[in-house]
Amino acid sequence: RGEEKWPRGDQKTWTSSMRNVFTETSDVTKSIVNHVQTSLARAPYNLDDFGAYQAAALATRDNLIVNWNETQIHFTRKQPKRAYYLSLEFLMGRTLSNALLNLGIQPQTEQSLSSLGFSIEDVLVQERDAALGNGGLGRLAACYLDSSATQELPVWGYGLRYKYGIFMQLIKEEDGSQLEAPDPWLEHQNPWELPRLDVVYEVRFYGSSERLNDGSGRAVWSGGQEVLAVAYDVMIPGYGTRNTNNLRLWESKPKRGFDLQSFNAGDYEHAVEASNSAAAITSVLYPNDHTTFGKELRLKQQYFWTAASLADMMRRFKNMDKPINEFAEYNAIQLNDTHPTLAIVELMRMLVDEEDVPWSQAWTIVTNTFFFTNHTVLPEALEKWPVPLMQHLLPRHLQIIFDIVRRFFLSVEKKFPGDVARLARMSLIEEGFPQQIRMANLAVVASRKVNGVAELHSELVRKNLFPDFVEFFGKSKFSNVTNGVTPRRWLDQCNPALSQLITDTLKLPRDVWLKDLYKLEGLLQHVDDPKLQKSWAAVKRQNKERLAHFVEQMFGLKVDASAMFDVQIKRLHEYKRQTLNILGVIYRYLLLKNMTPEERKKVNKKVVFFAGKAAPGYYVAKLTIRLIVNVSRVINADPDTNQYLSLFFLPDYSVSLAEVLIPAADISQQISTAGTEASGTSNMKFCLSGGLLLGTVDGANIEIAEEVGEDNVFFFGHLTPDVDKLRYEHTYHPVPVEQKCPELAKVLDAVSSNIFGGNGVYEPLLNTVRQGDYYILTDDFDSYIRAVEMVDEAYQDQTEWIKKSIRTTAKMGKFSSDRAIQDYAQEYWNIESSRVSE
Ligand code: B1H
Repeated sequence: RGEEKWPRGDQKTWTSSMRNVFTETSDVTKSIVNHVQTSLARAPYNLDDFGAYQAAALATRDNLIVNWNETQIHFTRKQPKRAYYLSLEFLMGRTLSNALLNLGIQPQTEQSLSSLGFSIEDVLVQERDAALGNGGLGRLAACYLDSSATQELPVWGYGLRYKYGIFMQLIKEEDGSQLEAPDPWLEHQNPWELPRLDVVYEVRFYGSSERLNDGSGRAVWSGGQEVLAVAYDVMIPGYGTRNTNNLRLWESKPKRGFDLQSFNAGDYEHAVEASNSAAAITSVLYPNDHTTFGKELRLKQQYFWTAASLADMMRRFKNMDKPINEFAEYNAIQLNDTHPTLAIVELMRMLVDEEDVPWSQAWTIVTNTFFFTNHTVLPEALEKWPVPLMQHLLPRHLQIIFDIVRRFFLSVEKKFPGDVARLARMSLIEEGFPQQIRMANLAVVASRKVNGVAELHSELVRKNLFPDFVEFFGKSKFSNVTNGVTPRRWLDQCNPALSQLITDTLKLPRDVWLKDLYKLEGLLQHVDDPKLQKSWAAVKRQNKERLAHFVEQMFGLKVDASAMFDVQIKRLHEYKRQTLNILGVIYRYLLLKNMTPEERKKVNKKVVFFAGKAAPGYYVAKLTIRLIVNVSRVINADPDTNQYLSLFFLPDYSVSLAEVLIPAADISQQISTAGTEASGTSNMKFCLSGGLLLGTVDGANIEIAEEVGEDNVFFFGHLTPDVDKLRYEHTYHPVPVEQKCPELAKVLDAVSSNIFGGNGVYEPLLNTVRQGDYYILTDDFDSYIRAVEMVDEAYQDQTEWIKKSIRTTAKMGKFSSDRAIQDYAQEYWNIESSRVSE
C-alpha cells in the first residue's frame, strides 16, 4: 500500500491492527471460541458437533477473507488480463477440509478442536455439500477453480446461486425406486459466501426493441420486466499460496418488493406476483443432465446469469480506463458448454447499443474474447432455442442473432458459392415449425477457439459435430484440452493415508508433488519394493474398511473388506451402460447359483457398488436404479452366494460420497458405448487412488491407458468406428438376442421371470436391449464378461495387482487439473500468474 496517501485516520493505527492468516493453534482456538460466543451466540458447555463445525468454519472463513481481499486488491492494481469461467454448474462439495488444507492450517485446527473436545472427522462431516451441479461438467468447473487459484492465475468463475441444488435422492422401501426431494442447502447460513448486496445489476426481459435505422445498427430495448442480480462471492483458496480467487454467484431479486398500486388496491396476490417470478429465476438447478428441456425459465436463467456477469466484467474493465477496443486484450471468457452462449449476443448488444461501437469492430472484439468448450456429442444435449421464445423473452438479442446469421451467410456464400446444402448445415437457424436457434453453431462462429475434453472427443467434435466449420475456419481453431482433476481434493484430502505413503516413498515434501503431479512417476522405481507393496495394500485395505463400515451403518449388513471392491458411480444414463454392469452382476449370480459349494470357494469374492442419480423424467434410467436395488436385495439375502457376491446401491450420490468410495475401489467401471463419453473424470480419480480401470476404448480412458500401459488396464468392447455400423445392422438386419448372445438372453429372461420381483416392470428396460439396442449391449456383452474374468484372474495374484495399482497412480501426472488449466491459460486465454505478496 506504500506510496499512496492514506485517505482517513492514521495509517499506522490501521495497518498495525490488520491481521494475517492465523497459523498458531492458540489463535485458531481463540477465534473458534470467539465465534461460538459471538457469531453463534451459543453456550460452550452444550455445543454439539454442528455448532463446532459452524464455529470452525467461521474461524477459517476469516482467514480466507483476509487472503481473498488481498488478492482482489492485488489484481485490481496490477490490471492483468483476466479469464472468466462461465458455468451454470459448480459442484463444489464440502469446503472446510479443502480450505484448511489450502490455508495450511489443518493440523492446527485439528489440535485446537481436539483441545475443545471435538474430533475433526466428526466436525468435518457436519458440512452439507454445495451441490450446484449435475455431474462431471460441474465438478470439472470446481476443479478448474482450485487449479487456477493454486497457480495464482487471475481467473474468476461466474455462476448462479441456486436456492436448491441437485435434488436429494431417496430409495423407496416398497419397490426400490428413486424418489426426489429438494436440497435446501442454504437452510443454515452458508459461511463460505460473502453477500455483496452493493454489487447489483438490472437485467431486462421481454419488452420491445426498436432499431434506430440511423445506419449505426443500434437499437433501443425497453419495457418488459426488470430483475435485479445480486452478487454472492465464494472464496476459492489456492493450495500453498495466499492467492484466493473469486467465484461470483448471482441471485435474482425483484426490483421492487411488490407492486404498490395493486397492494394499495387490496390485490395482494397480484402485488407479489412480479416479485415471485423474479425470485424464481435462481430458485433451482435443472436436473436433466445431457438433455435440453426447452423451458422458458431455463432460458431466463441463462440470460440473467450472462447479462449480470458481462455487466460486471464491463464495469471492472471500465475502471481501468482503457479504450473499449482493447476489451479482448484484458478479458478472456470460457464458455462451459453452450449454456452461456447468450453472453456472445449480450456483449454485442452492449458494445453496439450502449458503447456505440460499430458492428464490425464489435464483432472483432467478441470473436477475440470468447472460447468454447463442448462436453458431449449426444444430439439430445445440443441446445436449441425456439425463435418465438427468443423473440418474446429477448427481442433485441433475436435481432442481433439474425444480424450475425446474415453476415455469416454472406461469408460462407463467398467461400462456397451456391452450396445451399452446406449453408443449411452451417446455419445458426434450423428451419422448421418453429425455427430453432442452434446455440452450438453460434458459439463456434463467435469463438476464437473450440475444444473438446479428451483427444478422441475433440476428434469427434471436428469430424462429426462441426466438419463444415473446420473446413470454413481452418483446423487451428479446433483443438483439445484433456480434462483433469485436482489432486488436492482427489488424493490428499480423500485419501490421506495414500498421500502420506507417497510423500514417504518419493522423499519429497507433499506440497511439491501435489503441485507437480508428474512427480508421481518417481513411484515407478519402487514398484518392486516389497515394503512399499505391503504398505500400498494396507492403505487400500484401510480405505475399504472405512467404506465397509459406512455401508454396514447404512444397510445393517456385513461387508467383507477382503473381497474385491468394484465400483460404478456416475449419473444414470443409457450411454454410460449401468445396465451392462447390472446384467453382468446377474450373470455372475446365476453362475454362482449353479455351482457346488466346493466350486464357489474358488471364485473371486466381490462386492459391487453403484451410486448415481437419474433425471426425474428419465424413465429408463429410473428403471435401471430400481432393477439394481431389487437385484441387490435378492443377492444380499441369498445364503448360497452372498459370501461371494454382494451388491449395494448407495443412495444420494454426491461429491462427499465419492470421496469415500473412490479411495476404496480395487477397480472402477468406465463402460460407456465407445464414442459417447466425452472424457469422464471419475476414471482419473479412481486411478489416482490406485483403482484399476475396467472400461471401453472411450473418452479419457484411452489416454489413461496410453499413460499407464495397456497391460495395466482392462479394455473391452467395440471401438468407436464400429458403432454406427452396428446400429445400422440393428435397425436393418436385426438378429434376436437368443441367437446373437445366448448368455445375455438367459440373463434377460431371468429378469423377465421376476426372480427379482417387479412383476414385469422391467420389460421396457429389457426391451431397450432386445430391440434396437442403441447402446450396443448385445454386441459388447461377451467381451465385457471376458474382461471381468480377466479382472478376477488378475486379482488372484495380489502382488501383481498391487504393482499395477502403483504403476497406475504413478502415471496420473497428466490428469491433474493444474496441467489442464495451464493448457487453457497458455494456449487459449493468454494470461499470466501473479503472486500476492506474503
Ligand atoms: C458432460 C454435460 C451436460 N457433457 C447438459 N455434457 C447439461 C450437458 O444440464 N444440462 O443441460 C448438463 C451436463 N456433461 C460431461 O462433462 C461429459 O459427459 C463427461 O464425459 C465429461 O468428463 C464432463 C466434463 O467435461
